[in-house]
Amino acid sequence: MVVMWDKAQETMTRSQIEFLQLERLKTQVVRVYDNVPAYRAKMDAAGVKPKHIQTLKDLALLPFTVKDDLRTNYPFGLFAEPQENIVRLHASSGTTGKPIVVGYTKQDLDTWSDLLARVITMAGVTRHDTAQVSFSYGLFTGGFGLHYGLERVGATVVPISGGNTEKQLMLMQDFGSTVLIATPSYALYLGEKAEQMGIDTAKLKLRIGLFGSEPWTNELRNQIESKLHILATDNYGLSEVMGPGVAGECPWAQGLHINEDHFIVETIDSETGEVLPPGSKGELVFTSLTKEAFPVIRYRTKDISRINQERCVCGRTFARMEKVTGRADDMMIIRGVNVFPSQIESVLMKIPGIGTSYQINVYKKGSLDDLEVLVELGDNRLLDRYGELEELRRNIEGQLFNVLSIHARVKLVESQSLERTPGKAKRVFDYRKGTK
Ligand code: DLL
Repeated sequence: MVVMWDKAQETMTRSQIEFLQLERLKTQVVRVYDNVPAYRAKMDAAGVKPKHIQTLKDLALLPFTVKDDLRTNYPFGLFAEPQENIVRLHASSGTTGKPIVVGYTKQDLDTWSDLLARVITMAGVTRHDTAQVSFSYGLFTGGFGLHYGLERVGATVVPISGGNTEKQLMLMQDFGSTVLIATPSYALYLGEKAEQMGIDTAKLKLRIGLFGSEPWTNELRNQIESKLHILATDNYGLSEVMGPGVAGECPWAQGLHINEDHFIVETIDSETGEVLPPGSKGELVFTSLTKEAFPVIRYRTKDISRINQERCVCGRTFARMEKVTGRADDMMIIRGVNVFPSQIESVLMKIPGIGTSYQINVYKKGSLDDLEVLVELGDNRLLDRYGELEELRRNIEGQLFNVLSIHARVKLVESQSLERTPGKAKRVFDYRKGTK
């Protein structure tokens, strides 16, 4: 039997979903027009008034919102509620300059917990579980977001936050944690560390992992599942739209269910901004329908995916998004060829005998681009066997060439020598235009 947190909402028909979306959209557009001068100015410039939104198709009349709009209005310029109604702030650290700041009213926090309770239940977690939250707690939305959702479900929450890996493993054993919440890269690190410490992960009570917050391939998922003996589900969200809880996976893992009663998703052509029909691959654009403090209208995520509106085997009817394996700005052009980091990860995760961490460096040598991939050894004893080492290196180069169609220099490095972080992994260093 499939357990749902909110069956009535999660199994609405398409026409019920669209009816609700349109009602909520109309209200939301009036709210931002009346309360947020920056939205009003953009709508006026585009010649659109709230009364022009009569069908869902009219959404396309509204201007996009981009990260720069958030920066320009830093910190609170896009808030639709006065300070006395804001009960929480979160922020996402940009690579440069000021962070993106988002706010929540009491009602927003309530909705957020409820939507997380949906995706947590969807993954198979119940009040009988003990969940270790290894996302960091702080301005990042991951820790607090999952924490409140788990409490709503009634699970026992262990708010350990990120880092202190040995203690994580100790508590996992002592408390009998059954659920792990982390970035996929940190989950993998926990698996590696357990091996090193001689912990038999098959004997742990851990059964489900809710992972997300960074791109990861299905090959990396397989590695986590076999190292930790769990079911690993993917969870998507972004601070600007709410944080985690925008979409999550059920055990069938056929795409992530988007909470469509609270968000409208569109896919657009990143170059032209044209709206694509459902099923086409493109950039995801979200409009929040119920957020009070920080509503967003047509927010361009730069995340690339595809939307499927068919009902899932689990019975849920909300549209599903394909796993995001990269962002529009992740693509590297190397010697004229488009290369996505996820292509490299997919190749590496299938090669036996190597470690689970890797790093991609891109340099300019004279006028030529130079792609270097640092790959960790699974076992340092190989360092003494030059012949085998060289064979492994050539094998990886060959497999990368088959997928990328360009040569990548592979450098084998000692096991565990690349940096691990408890948060989002940084694996690409493009030295041609400063680091990304
Ligand atoms: O990462 C929110 C979150 C926390 C999601 C915990 C899931 C779990 P930000 O820090 O604002 O918010 O980063 C958002 O991270 O635009 C994507 O590029 C990326 N991202 C998030 N989840 C996934 C995922 C949180 N499941 C940015 N797969 C987004 C791929 C993801 N990329």
